[in-house]
Amino acid sequence: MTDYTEMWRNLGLNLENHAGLLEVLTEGYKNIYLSQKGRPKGMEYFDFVISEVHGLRIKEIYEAKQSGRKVVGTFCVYVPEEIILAADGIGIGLCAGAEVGTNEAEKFIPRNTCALIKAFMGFKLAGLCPYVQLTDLIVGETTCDGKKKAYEIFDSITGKMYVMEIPNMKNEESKKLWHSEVVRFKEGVEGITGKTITLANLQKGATLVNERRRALQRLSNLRVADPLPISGLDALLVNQVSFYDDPVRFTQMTNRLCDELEERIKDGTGVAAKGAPRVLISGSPLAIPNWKLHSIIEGSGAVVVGEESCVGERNFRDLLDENFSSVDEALEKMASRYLRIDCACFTPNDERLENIKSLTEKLHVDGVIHYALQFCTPYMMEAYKVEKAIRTIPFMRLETDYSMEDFGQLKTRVEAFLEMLK
Ligand code: BJ8
Repeated sequence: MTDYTEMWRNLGLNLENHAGLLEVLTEGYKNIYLSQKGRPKGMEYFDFVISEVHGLRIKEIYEAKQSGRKVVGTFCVYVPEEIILAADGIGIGLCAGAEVGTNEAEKFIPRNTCALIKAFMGFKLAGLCPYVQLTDLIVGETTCDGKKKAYEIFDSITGKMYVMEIPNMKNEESKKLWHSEVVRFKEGVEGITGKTITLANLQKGATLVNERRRALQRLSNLRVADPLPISGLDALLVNQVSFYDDPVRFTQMTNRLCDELEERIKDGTGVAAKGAPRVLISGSPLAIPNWKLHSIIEGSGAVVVGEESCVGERNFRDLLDENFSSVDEALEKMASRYLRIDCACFTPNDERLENIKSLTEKLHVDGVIHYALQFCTPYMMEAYKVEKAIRTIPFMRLETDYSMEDFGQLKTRVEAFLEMLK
C-alpha cells in the first residue's frame, strides 16, 4: 500500500483525525458493499476508486496542479462543468455524505441546518477534506437559503468562493439572468485559469461531459431489467464516483460495467430474485458515503432501481445540445440545458413531477420512497406534490440525516412499507 502521509501533511490535513476517518470508511465499505452477493465484476474498479478516494485520485489532481492545471470545486449540478473542462480545469464535486466535524460546523452554522451543509463545513473545519484543500476556486450557487448563507461563511474560512446566481423561477427574465451568469462564470474561469475558452475547447468539454452522461443514462436504462443486474447500492456508488473521477476513465469503466450488465440480462443473472419489490428513491442528494437508505431497503429484500436525485437522474437526464458553432451559441445552449434541471429550489417545479411519473413507468417501480434530509425545506415541502402526482403507486416519505441513530427506526418503517408492495 502506498503511503500518502507526506502528501496529506502538505495539504494541511489533520493526520490523526484523517486516519480515524479512513478507518471508519474502510470498515463501513466492507460491511455495506463488499458483503453483497453476486456483484458484477466491473464493480472492482469502483471498489478500487473508493479504496484510493483520498490516495491515488488526490495524487493525480495534486500532480495536475503542479503542472499548472486549476481545480474547481462545486456543490451543485447547475454549475456547467463543460466550461471548467474547456479551460483545461479539473471539476470536483465537494458534497459530503458523512457526519463529520459536526461540532466544529455548529460553531458557525445553526444546529438545525441540513446534514449536507454541515458535512461540507465539518470536513473542512476538521481538516479532513483533501479535495477542498486542492481547489483554486469553489463555486457555490443561490439555491436553498441554507447553502447560500453557508457559502458566505465558507468564503471567510477558505477565501475561495465564487457564487453563481441561480433564479428561483424559469420565466423570460430568469432565463436572461441565468444566461448572463453562465457568461460571467466563463469569464471567471478564464480569469482563474489564465486560459481563453475557445469554440474548439468548448466542443471538447461538451463531448466529455455528454459521454459521461450517456454512460450514466445507459446504466440507468439497464436497471429496467428484472431480475436486476446490479444492486441499487452499486449503481448509487457509480453515480457518486462520477463527481470526482477523471471523466474519460470514468466513462470508459462505466461503459465496460454496462457491457457486463447487458450480458447478465441476457443470461437472466440478477442480484436479487426476479419479482423482488422495486423501489425508486426521490428527493435530496445522496452524497458519498451516504449509503444508509439503500442499505436498509436492499437489506430488507427489495431492490432500489433508480434515484430521482442530483446524485442520479437529475445529473444526467439531459444532454447538452452539441450543435453549436460559436462560443456565444454554446453558452446559450448551456444556459438552457442547465435551467431545465428540476431542483425543488424552483417555483413552480412541475417538470419534476412529470419526470418522476415517467421514471416510475420506465423502471416498473412498485413503490416510491421520498427522501429528504432533515431541514431540507425545498424537498420536504415538495413531497406533498410528489405524493399527489404519482397517485396509484405506494408512497412513503422519510426525513433523516447522516447519523446512524435512527437506523433501527427507519428499518422498521421501510420493512412495513415493503410489506405493502408484496
Ligand atoms: S440542484 S438539490 S445539488 S441545490 S439538501 S443543501 S437543497 S437544504 S443540495 Fe442541491 Fe443543486 Fe438542488 Fe441538486 Fe439545501 Fe436541501 Fe441541504 Fe441541498
